[in-house]
Amino acid sequence: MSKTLHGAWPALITPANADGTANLTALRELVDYMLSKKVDGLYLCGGTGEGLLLAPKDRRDVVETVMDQIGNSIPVIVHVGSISTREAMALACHAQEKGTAGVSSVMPVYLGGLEATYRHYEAIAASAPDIPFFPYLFGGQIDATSLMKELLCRIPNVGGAKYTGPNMYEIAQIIDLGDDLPPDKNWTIFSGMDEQCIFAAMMNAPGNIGSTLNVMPGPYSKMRACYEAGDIAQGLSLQRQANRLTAVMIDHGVTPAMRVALKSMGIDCGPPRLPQEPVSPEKEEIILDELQGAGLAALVAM
Ligand code: MN9
Repeated sequence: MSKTLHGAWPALITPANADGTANLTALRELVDYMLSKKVDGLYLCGGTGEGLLLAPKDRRDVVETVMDQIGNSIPVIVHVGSISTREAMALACHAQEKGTAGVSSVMPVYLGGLEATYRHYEAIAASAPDIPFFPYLFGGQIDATSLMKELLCRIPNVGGAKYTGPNMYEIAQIIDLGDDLPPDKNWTIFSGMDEQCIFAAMMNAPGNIGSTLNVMPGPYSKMRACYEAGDIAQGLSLQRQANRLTAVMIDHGVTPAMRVALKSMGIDCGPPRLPQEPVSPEKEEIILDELQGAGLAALVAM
């Protein structure tokens, strides 16, 4: 099993202008922060990046701006999932053209069912045939292991998945599918539930992609290092420390709360996009206070 793609990956926020378009200047600042924290890769335009709330032009601008800003230093996976399969195909094609390391997509948003899911994923993966495709497995009543087995038969460039869920048995089964693949086939299962990062690492997940890494990537890189060094106790302690901050974010809405945290760190990502609720200045103060009480500064500094 190759470990080409691995480690701690923020699911990058897409900073917004007042009208919801992408603020590309703030995006560059955010990317610089991530590079300074030595993250292992970036996942663009996912749920956290509000990809489905962005116009296709903004999504392309985000990819081009990030690729320019990182200058080939770290890999990037682009979430191209859209209500329209054709739109997702066009975005996948664009992502490949721009030199990204992979594309990813949620399951069909509107017309579901297994066959529709296969058709959706086959079409998207075939639009970026030279780079790996990573289904974003989240929500829904799916048997994710069977789905991934089927995709391995149908999609030559399926390269793993982003699995966002608490089921460590299931994620391990999907990771273990990699054992039966030819040695030259890359297979990377990213865990997506930040609260469970260390447990997924213990189940052999080679990387994690998540929202809270926009603010505190450090603890997750450290958790992974602890696991690899066999220091599970320290890894668990870091997870619990990070989870205190994550809990505050979940309470207030993860994306709005992260915007408050980042603003306090000098990176203004603008308002959450509609239909999310805007955060009033009074509310911002309350949130910041709670974030600080949950150890924001120490976690950011790691
Ligand atoms: O996959 C994020 N999950 C969703 C990434 O957006 C559904 C996570 O990073 C969560 O925001 C995080 C907090 O619950 O684990």
